Amino acid sequence: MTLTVWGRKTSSNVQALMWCIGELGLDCQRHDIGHVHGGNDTTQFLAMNPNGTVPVLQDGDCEPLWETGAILRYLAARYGTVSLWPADPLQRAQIDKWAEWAKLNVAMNFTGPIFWRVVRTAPSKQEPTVIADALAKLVPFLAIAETRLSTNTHLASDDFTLADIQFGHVLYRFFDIPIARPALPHIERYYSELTQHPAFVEHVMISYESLRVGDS
Ligand SMILES: N[C@@H](CCC(=O)N[C@@H](CS)C(=O)NCC(=O)O)C(=O)O
Repeated sequence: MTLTVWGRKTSSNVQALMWCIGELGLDCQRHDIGHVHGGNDTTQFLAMNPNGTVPVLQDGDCEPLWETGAILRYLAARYGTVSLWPADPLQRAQIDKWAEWAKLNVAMNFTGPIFWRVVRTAPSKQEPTVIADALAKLVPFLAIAETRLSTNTHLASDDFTLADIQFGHVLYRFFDIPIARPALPHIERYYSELTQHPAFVEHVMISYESLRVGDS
């Protein structure tokens, strides 16, 4: 088995994938593709992923996979433990419910509308009210996670599951950038525990300075 990943390490989706690969203890070869590295508009890359986005994963010589959620599910089903991704369809769906929820509501409402505005937009063009509005949209979803984590150690259950990768991979940036965060003590406890995972530290808690846009 040879896993190959195409995608720059500063991509949040690549970070989720690499964190999962690290949790599973799998070897992989990663190629820096996208953003300043380019390479995602070549004929060769578009033949693997017509969207021109990262990450792309190939396991051996299989047809390349794209869409991070699909890739994570594949890896968890093929190489994961029962607690990460149970075989029972209903147990699995209970975890998938939270994984989908986290991707659609937390990651999508954070990465583009907030992280990009704060880091990937020149300060003079940031429009603080737009950031405040985006945060106001995100907070009700975080409140759902906050309530959930007041009774569960992890998002979907008391075990670490795939849902934690889909939710947790945005938390480093969420807690690191200068925004008016509300108090979220249960998410903070949970985040602090994620920082004890070596694969989280290696693949998620990394500098995003190469993405920063300044005023020229
Ligand atoms: N729905 C896709 C979205 C992929 C996506 O938008 N990836 C971003 C990075 S997070 C990308 O490729 N951006 C272009 C680039 O890096 O050049 C997924 O979940 O994999």
